[in-house]
Formats: sequence, C-alpha cells, structure tokens
Amino acid sequence: MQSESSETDICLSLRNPEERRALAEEAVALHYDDEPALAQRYGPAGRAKCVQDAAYHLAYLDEAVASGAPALFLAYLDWVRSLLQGLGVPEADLRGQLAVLRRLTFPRLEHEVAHAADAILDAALRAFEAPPRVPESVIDPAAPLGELAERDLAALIAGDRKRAAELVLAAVEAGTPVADVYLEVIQRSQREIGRLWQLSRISVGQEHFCTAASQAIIARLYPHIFAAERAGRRLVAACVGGELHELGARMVADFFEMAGWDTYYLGANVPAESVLEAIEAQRADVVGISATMVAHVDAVRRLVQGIRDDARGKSARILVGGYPFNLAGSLWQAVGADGSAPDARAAVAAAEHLL
Ligand code: B12
Repeated sequence: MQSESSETDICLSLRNPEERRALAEEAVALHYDDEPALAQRYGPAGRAKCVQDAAYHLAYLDEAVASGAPALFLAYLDWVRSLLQGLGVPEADLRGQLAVLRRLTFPRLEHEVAHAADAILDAALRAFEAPPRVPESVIDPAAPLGELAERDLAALIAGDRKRAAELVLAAVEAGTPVADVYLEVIQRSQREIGRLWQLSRISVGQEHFCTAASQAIIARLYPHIFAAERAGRRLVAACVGGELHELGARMVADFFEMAGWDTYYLGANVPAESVLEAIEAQRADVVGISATMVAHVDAVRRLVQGIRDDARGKSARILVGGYPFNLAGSLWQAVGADGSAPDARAAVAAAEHLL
C-alpha cells in the first residue's frame, strides 16, 4: 500500500545508481554554493568530475552499508586521499564534499540506512584529523624471494619485459617453486605497480605494460603447472560481470591446477549465465568468483544467489575472493558464499576443507 507520509516520497535508496547520481549532482551544487571558489578552481569539466567522484563515494558508501562493512568505505577513503594528494587536489575539497553528502543523505534515506551511512561518514570525516596514509611498498627485499621481486619490478618499470621474464624463468629453472614465484614475485610486483600508479609515480600506460608483461611471464610458466597428479575434483573460476582485474582469479585457477584439480577458467567480466553453463558442463565441485572493485560486490551477491537458485548450480560449493573480501573478513558471509581465502594458496586449502 502506498504510504500517505510525504517522508517516504523523498526516501531515496543508495542501492539505486540513478538515485545516487541525482544525490551526487545535488551535493555538488550545494558544495559549489557554499564555496564559490570551487567553480573557479575546477571549471566546468572539473565540476563534472566532482559529480562523478561524489557518485563513486556514494557507491562505496552503499556497499559498506549493505554489507555491514564500514572498512570498505574507510579503506576507499584512504585510497582517494592518497590519490588526490598525488594529483595535487586540496584535501579540504574532498572533506567538504563528504560533509555535504552527509548533510544531504541523512534526512533522505530510510531510517536504518541513514544511521549506518551517517556513522560511516562520521568516521570518515574524523579520519581527516590525521594526514593521508601513504601506502607502504609491497616489496620487501628481506622477505622470501624479496630480492627477485625487487628486480622483477625494476625490469618491468624500466620497460624491459625480456629481462623480467629471464629473471623469473631462471629462478624456476633453478628450483624455486612456481607457487612461490606467483605469490612472492608476480603478485607483489602487480600490487606494487598499483601502488605506484595510485601515488602518480607511474603512468596508466606503464601499469598496462607491466600487467601485460606479467601475464606473458605467467603463460611461460604453464608447462610447470599442468604436471601434477589428478585429484578428481573440478573448479570453475571467473570474474564477476564488470570486473576487469583477472590476474588474481587466473592465479587461483592455476593453484588448483597445480593441486591436481581440473580447472575451467573463464577470465574477466563473465555474465552470470555463462558461469551457470560452465558449472553444469564441467560438473564443478567448486566455483570461485573473483571481484576486485568494491562496486562489484553486489554483482557477486547476485551471482551467488543466482547459482543457489538454479538447478545447475545446486551442488557446487561457492568460494569468493579478491580485494574487498581481503579488506572485510566477513564479507563472504554477507554475500552468501560458502567461504573465501586471502590468496590462491589459501583458496585451495579452503576448497578442500569445504569438500
Ligand atoms: C592490473 C590492474 C588493472 C588492470 C587489470 C588487467 C587484468 N588483465 O587483470 C586494468 C587496467 C584493467 C585495471 C582497471 C582498473 N583499476 Co586496477 N589495478 C590493477 C593492479 C595494478 C594489479 C591487479 C593484479 O594483477 N593484482 C595481482 C593479483 C594476483 O592479486 P589479487 O587480484 O589481489 O588476487 C589474489 C587475492 O585477492 C585472491 N583472490 C582473487 N580472486 C579470488 C577469487 C577467489 C574465489 C578466492 C578464494 C581468492 C581470490 O587470490 C589472488 C591470488 O593470490 C591493481 C593493484 C592491486 N593492489 O592489485 C590495481 C587496482 C586494483 N585498480 C584499481 C583501480 C582504481 C582501477 C580502475 C577503477 C581504474 C580506472 N580509473 O579505470 C579500473 C577498474 C576496472 C574494472 N571495471 O574492473 C585500484 C583499486 C582501488 C580501490 N580502492 O578499489 C587498484 C588497487 C590500484 C591502486 N592501488 O590504486 N586495473
């Protein structure tokens, strides 16, 4: 029944991207009214970017509220702060924008959501009392294979993919386990590349080059991963729809392969229907779903539900993983999965535990 209260008419849902967009536009208009210097500083193109940023803030806020995981928003805030610092954007502008969003959203959201969002934005605004955290290097020369990781990264950044490949292949030829090379060298180099991009120390083009080179190196390690004795278990692995980060899911599939599983890896941005078809055709014991962007957690939630609701998915156990699941330890439960794991090695252990 339609409520007579006018309050419900202005009740917006953070879950709805159009409503988030409308809120973002309204927030930027308010912010610019409060601080006329912004219009001069950013110009019309900058204003459009402010709206885009505000819409991103709301998307992360939405997921943090929906999953009961404030860490998803607070980690995002750390990230935005260091990113904007690298780009020379005054921190006060971000802070002001969040304060306006807080003011605007609280009276417009459904009671429980409003309170949860308000508490998160309050913590976010308090975080500005400390300077932005510069993320630490992921490469530790003192760690196992740390020196190799350091040299691999240096070769990649210098644009020398031949050298990077030679370093890694020589280590494997000399007996370094492929699994260790994956986690201690390639995974670390990739994450460090992300950090350097975040701090504006390398360009988008360099990041793309390094990732393409890492993928080529992984491909050259393949003769070493298909050798194990078969375990009679089957994995289907895929990145959720919209997700373009696929190296993590690929590594997960490769670790299962090294553990003797038969794996069927579908790559980035996979439609839900294709995941279901693969589960059925492969008679998967386990399906592994990967997401890196927090904005894709809801798609994971819907995919998990879709697998549960479909006869083809009924007998598969579901593992989820990737950056947001590493940030918020209980997020896998919030999306209805059977388990999660922080990395590819732990993923195999988690699947074996489930079965
Ligand atoms: C390469 C890269 C890209 C490439 C990906 C190409 C490809 N073929 O994969 C491209 C250019 C497409 C890209 C795009 C973007 N990226 Co990007 N990208 C990266 C980067 C540098 C490396 C990713 C990687 O290879 N990691 C290495 C793998 C091995 O690690 P992993 O993914 O964590 O996987 C392990 C675990 O998480 C776990 N796991 C993963 N999946 C699963 C699944 C299961 C079932 C289980 C159990 C476990 C598990 O096991 C894996 C192996 O051990 C990261 C930096 C980083 N920290 O990862 C940024 C990063 C993830 N990207 C980032 C951003 C912002 C973006 C963009 C929004 C940029 C933009 N403005 O367009 C887009 C979004 C694209 C999208 N829609 O998905 C940010 C995210 C920040 C945040 N707070 O959310 C990061 C962290 C960079 C940074 N430091 O700022 N990116």
